[in-house]
Amino acid sequence: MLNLVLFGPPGAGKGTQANLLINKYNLTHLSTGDILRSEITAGTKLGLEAKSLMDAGNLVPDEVVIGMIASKLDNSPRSNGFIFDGFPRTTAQAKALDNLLEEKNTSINIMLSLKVEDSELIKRLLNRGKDSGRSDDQDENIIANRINEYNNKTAPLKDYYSKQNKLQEIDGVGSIQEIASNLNQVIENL
Ligand code: B4P
Repeated sequence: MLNLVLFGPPGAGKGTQANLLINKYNLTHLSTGDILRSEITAGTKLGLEAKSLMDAGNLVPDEVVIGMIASKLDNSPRSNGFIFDGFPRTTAQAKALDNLLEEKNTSINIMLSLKVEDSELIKRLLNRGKDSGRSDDQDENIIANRINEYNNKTAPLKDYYSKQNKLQEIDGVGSIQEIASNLNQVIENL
């Protein structure tokens, strides 16, 4: 099994690159952002709770996203492996993921961490906001809060995976194809 964590600040290109990797390696894509947005669209209780947090650029509580990932893993028993996109975002989520995978006799192979400076992130997200309709992409203050949440709660996970010798940093600036080919090279060398 090949299990990848695609990591980086909001707008780093996680979702963009995940869509290329799932096809190349025939993996199951688990994006907590996408799952939460589909809960919002479906108007579920979970979606209603998550919406106000996401609209403000805050993280959704750990127990909510961990529960979502646990049930998705249970629903894909015959997968070749998973791309975790936007998950884990806190140390509690990373520990829970390690435990969930251990129960299935597998583990994370590598964390691919995309590096992009803040000014480029803000530009990309405001640009996506013009046609995505995503309320968290429309306002520079909300984007700044998302970057802040990332720096405070999520970036420390680089240490968590580095201690397991699983951190690989990749330049997230350049053409989408260029970045994809750098990611492929790391995966081929595993
Ligand atoms: P996500 O859906 O994960 O949103 P994101 O980080 O903003 O998106 P992503 O990083 O995938 O976008 P991409 O760079 O591909 O999370 C949204 C919210 O959900 C969070 O703020 C939080 O509230 C909640 N949430 C999700 N997971 C959670 C968790 N585990 N715990 C708690 N809360 C959670 O794309 C950005 C733009 O850049 C696109 O327009 C793309 O076209 C462009 N782009 C990509 N690559 C490019 C390149 N190389 N050059 C130029 N532009 C590029």
